[in-house]
Amino acid sequence: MLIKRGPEIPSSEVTPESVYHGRRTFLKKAAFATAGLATAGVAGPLTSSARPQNPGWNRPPAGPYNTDEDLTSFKDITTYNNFYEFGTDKDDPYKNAGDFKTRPWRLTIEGEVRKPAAYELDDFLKPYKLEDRVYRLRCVEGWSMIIPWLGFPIGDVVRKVEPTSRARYIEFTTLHDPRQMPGQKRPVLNWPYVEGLRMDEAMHPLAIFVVGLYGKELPNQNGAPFRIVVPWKYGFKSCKSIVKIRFVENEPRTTWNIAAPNEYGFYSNVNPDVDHPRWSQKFERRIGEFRKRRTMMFNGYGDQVASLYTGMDLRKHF
Ligand SMILES: Nc1nc2c(c(=O)[nH]1)N[C@H]1C(S)=C(S)[C@@H](COP(=O)(O)O)O[C@H]1N2
Ligand SMILES: [Mo]
Repeated sequence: MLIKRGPEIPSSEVTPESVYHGRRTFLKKAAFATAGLATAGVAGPLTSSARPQNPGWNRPPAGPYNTDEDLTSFKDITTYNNFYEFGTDKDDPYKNAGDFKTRPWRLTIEGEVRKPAAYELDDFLKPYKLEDRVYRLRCVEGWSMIIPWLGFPIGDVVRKVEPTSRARYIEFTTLHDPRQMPGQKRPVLNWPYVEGLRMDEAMHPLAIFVVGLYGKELPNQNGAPFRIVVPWKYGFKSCKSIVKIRFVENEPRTTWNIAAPNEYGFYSNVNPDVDHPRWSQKFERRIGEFRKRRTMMFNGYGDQVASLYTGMDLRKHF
């Protein structure tokens, strides 16, 4: 078993007054509560720039989802990114996303749901329990990281908004604001960035909404203020800086699939047996290591997710 799940925050810790007073208080409290750490000695301002000095993150709480592999450093996680809205080099998001405004942040939920709504993000987040989980983030380019995300299951939201019987997929859309996201001034991709999941994939407890990492609020370059992480799929499925969640009947057209349909399919499950047309997907480099590792089917989460694809030809549905 590769991954384990952290304990839930006791509801006594999640009082509206103390937790939702302000977003910094809110994230700090959630992070420390889920890490199971005494607040004394580790409390400090929750800023994206501060380097984590918290050894507790290397010892995630026991449970069925967390890996005990060494965490990738905060520095690597926040300076080696793909976020084309801020440039196509790996350090562009770190260099160019610093002034990105993540509040106020309007989030809409629409399409085939009984309870469509538009929210201010902080209001939207109030009812959801925050849990910290350690996931391996996979990227199609052949690197991997172990990142202690702070997030909660997409399914928690889906159940609340009550999809209709026609809802078979969920589409996630990134903010479109070329004044703030200089990469959107050029037709590098079909803006805004769109990704999608089949409903049962989205309902899997490993498919999460993320608001933080390493016990801090999400750095802009990692998709602040609100993104998804789908750890058994290649990195590009994990859409950043989401403003719209739309429930739809038909498989959504997704950004990388539009850009290069023969290279990037809708499913994009990590699969060492299916080469990308321009490179092998058999090996990966764990950031911080020199020797390559063998890539695992479903990024090592096969026990958890393989049953979602029973009977499907994963060479055809790549
Ligand atoms: N909006 C948006 N989301 C995005 C991307 C992007 O360019 N724009 N890049 C994707 C790719 S290719 C990867 S590998 C992951 C990287 O996430 P990370 O920088 O937090 O590691 O974000 C994904 N989500
Ligand atoms: Mo990626």
